[in-house]
Amino acid sequence: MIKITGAKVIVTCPGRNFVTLKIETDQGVYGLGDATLNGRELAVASYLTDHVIPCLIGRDAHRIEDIWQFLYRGAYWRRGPVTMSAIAAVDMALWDIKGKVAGLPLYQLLGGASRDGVMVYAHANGVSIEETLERAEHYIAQGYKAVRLQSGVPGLKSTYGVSKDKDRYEPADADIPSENLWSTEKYLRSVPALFEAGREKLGWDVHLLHDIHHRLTPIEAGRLGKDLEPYRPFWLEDATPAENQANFRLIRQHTTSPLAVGEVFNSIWDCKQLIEEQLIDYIRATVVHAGGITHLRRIAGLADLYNVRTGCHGATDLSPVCMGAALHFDLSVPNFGVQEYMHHTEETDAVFPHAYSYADGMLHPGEAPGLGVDIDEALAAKYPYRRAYLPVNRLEDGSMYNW
Ligand code: EZ4
Ligand code: CO
Repeated sequence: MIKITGAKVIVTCPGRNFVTLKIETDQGVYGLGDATLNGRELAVASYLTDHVIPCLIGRDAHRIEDIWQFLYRGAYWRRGPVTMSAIAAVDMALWDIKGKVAGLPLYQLLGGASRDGVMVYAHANGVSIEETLERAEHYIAQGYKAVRLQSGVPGLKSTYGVSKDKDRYEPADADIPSENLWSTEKYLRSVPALFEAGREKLGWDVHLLHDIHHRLTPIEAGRLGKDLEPYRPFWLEDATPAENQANFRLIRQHTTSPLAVGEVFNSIWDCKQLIEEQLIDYIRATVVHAGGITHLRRIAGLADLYNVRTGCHGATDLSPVCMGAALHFDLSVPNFGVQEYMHHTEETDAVFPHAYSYADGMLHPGEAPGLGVDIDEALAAKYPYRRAYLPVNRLEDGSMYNW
């Protein structure tokens, strides 16, 4: 038995907000978990501080599954991003503790490495196609084997994934949500040209990805998938919102372009029909937003039965603690596909020293015991929380739309 003696939530903003749970034990070993929910950070912080931490004190930190079930079944109110991010933070911290006690990196406790490294994809963004492809070449020169292409849409002032800062894209940019404009017609005309130019300039030895960010109806997504087939995209991400999982049947009927979805999912129930009917090829659920290592392994197990591979979300709002956890998961799980990787700012890396490292298109979680990610609390305290929202979208006639 290793007794939980204390736990606290650390909120810090080294360039963007992060919520981190730290669990302490009677043996001096502590564990960390990411609890960041972009634009809704303090809701998870309160859920943990006011409702979860009081129930953790005195429990055996080794009983990861039992504590997971206690927080899920025992809450009566199940699922949802706030609840599942809070449970995820506890789960990550407990796996971190178990790894440290064992003296082993987490991936060893998950069955060991199934591969040498974790293939990651970078974001190439630009206002024009030329700019996007220049960024893609920059990443390919650094060894990246997979690149996501996003480009400005002619006639629209702003586009998802594209910013003025070529190196970074941080969508949670305002203390009251900014309003963007969207036109499906303009967008649908622009993407095939991007991919045609992409294959011409970048060749065929690199995986090319694209994020639709929930902007299309199923039949529109079917048409875009068909238009992109000649350029063999690695995947089309979040083609349509997935509250209605059956929507993906219609897309599937019309295209063989591989489909990825799930960065906003928080439980296996969000994926069940998509996976069982083989309506997708990659599941993007994450350690932080889908209930931790314990629950994400269950999702991956279900996915493996149906030839669905993992493709964890890895934007900058997933903290280095989550990235560490994701890499141990990715390295060990048999049906790994790809991992998204947007590098954090130097300030963020300094607050969260970590053992994971990049080489030749791959990340590796490193050999430090547990997650291999720490937090410098004194430094974290120098960056107080700043309210920051994701944008909202309107159509050109003023109607609210999906961002
Ligand atoms: O909009 O992480 O694939 N990446 C994405 C991200 C998400 C943000 C939301 O918190 O879609 O840019
Ligand atoms: Co996305």
